[in-house]
Amino acid sequence: MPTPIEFPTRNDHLRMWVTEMAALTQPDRVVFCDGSEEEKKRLTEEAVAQGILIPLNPQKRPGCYLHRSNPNDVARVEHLTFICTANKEDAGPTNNWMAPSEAYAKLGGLFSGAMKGRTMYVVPYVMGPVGSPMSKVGVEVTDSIYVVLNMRIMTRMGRAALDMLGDSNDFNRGLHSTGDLSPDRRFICHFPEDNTIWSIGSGYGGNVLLGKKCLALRIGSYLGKTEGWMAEHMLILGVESPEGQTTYVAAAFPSACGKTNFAMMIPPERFKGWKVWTVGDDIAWMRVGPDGRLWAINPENGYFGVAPGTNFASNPNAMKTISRDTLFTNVALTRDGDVWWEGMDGTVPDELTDWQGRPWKKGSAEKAAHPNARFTAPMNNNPVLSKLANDPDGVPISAIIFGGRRSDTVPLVVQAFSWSHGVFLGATMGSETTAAATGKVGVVRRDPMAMLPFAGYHMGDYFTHWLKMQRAITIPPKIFQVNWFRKGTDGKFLWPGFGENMRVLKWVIDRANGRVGGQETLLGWVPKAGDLDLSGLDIPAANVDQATELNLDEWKRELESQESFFAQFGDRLPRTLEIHRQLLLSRLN
Ligand code: GTP
Ligand code: SPV
Ligand code: MN
Repeated sequence: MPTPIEFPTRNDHLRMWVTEMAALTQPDRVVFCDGSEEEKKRLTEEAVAQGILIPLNPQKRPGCYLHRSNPNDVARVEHLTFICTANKEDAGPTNNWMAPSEAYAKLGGLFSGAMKGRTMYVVPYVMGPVGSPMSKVGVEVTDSIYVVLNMRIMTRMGRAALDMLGDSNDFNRGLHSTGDLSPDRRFICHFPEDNTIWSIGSGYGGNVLLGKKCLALRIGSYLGKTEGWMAEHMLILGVESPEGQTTYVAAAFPSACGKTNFAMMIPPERFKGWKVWTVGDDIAWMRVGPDGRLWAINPENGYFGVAPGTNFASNPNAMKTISRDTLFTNVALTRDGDVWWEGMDGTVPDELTDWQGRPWKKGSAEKAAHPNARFTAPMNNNPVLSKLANDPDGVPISAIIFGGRRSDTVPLVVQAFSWSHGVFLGATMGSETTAAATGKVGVVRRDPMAMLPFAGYHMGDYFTHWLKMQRAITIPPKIFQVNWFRKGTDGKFLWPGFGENMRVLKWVIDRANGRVGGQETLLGWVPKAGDLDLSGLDIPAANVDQATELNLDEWKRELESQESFFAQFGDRLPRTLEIHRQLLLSRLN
């Protein structure tokens, strides 16, 4: 007999739903999470006892643990992710669709009795600062302690969420079970019309931390369209000048294309007195303020960041952020109980335990850490956390940047001629695929606004929503496109990236603040000779020339690829975007 549920809330909507989910999944017991330190300690001990977490060396990584996920479950699974709207057309050609009745029946079968012998944790959480008019409450029920402990870092979790919810029925209902981890029985289903998410068969980040990609982006983008705001796959940062003026910028780069790094960047020597402050590293919720500007909050409370490539040269602030109270997933373990991954500082250790728990020796052909190994770290650990990161009003955005991972074609930086041209630049963004999702890596695909895997409705309607927002934003941010990843004939990156991206960011904010001119090209405005500050930059001038070059043949091919991408949207593609493509084509010819 399962023990009766003890409810720490009088909210009947919540009580009824939890009762229903427990009847479906039949856990032995139901535990409401309060978010307390005592609870964290208890769950951590339990996870260690069950082998879910491995304690790291407390001298080297205090409060840190390692988790190894099932080797078949290490990234988002876009082919198993569904948008379940009543009408198939509303999900659009870029999403997988399942009818809601079919999805509830199919997953209902898998969830039935799935928590037998297990504990169901009820995790109430807030996305966004507690009490902000922009914030949303979600409740995730899960049978995974790993999920609970990650949600505790990534969201404002526990009592505060129940208090914010009060008696309201307005909360996202998330149901998760790790199931049997078989990819054949793995589904991540979104029901935007019911504000509901059902996820089964995975224990990996974006598939199971339901507040993140599922609520904050897929359901969020749908709510944004309905309610007149925007949910975007964007970092948010503030750039402070030596005079103390801070300009806020939001930037959309696809998964594993540099958001966390850009958001925590340390400006190079040349930019003495300049500071970059992090508001968010992955997601922005933006609405128009009473002043007609676009205001953004970071709905998250922590960072679920890519570990490989992170080191004290590329991202010192991330290294400091993950020095304590961090959960590591699928990284390698050193002999003295610390973590390691490809691209970490110092010499490569002779011996490690790899991400699958197997012995690993230096020189091995296999990677010691999984390429999509991640850290989950509290935002408050970040030494450059913006003092407005918890502000319920958010920050006013002066510039929006779109950036993909392109070894050719796309130049270092371009400014859009107008808002609608900027929407065109975002909508036609392409990027090489990365290890953040299962599937082939390094293939260029169109990834509009870095939202291809995250728009919770028809992509054509999403473009329309972007264009419509212009009417409400009387002081619109300027829009830019960047590419840190262009390669030379030797296959090496032409641009040094990381902190040196400050040079591009400086031009962006100068343009946004109307402080510098630009040179018109067929793609948009680019820096005039001398306006991109390259002093003290230790790379050949030819590299910069190549990184900023506009190759007309490459652009002809690019436009053909854009045309076929646009074609799939039929009459749901806003005419404005096709006109921008035609204009570019005529400029090219
Ligand atoms: P998600 O968390 O998946 O959304 O990724 P993200 O966009 O936050 O990417 P992140 O900053 O974690 O960077 C991903 C990878 O890109 C890491 O391996 C970085 O080392 C690399 N990277 C980041 N910035 C740059 C850059 O400016 N130049 C180059 N060449 N690589 C970069
Ligand atoms: C991404 O893939 O864009 C991530 C990691 O930020 S995940 O949470 O898995 O989506
Ligand atoms: Mn992301």
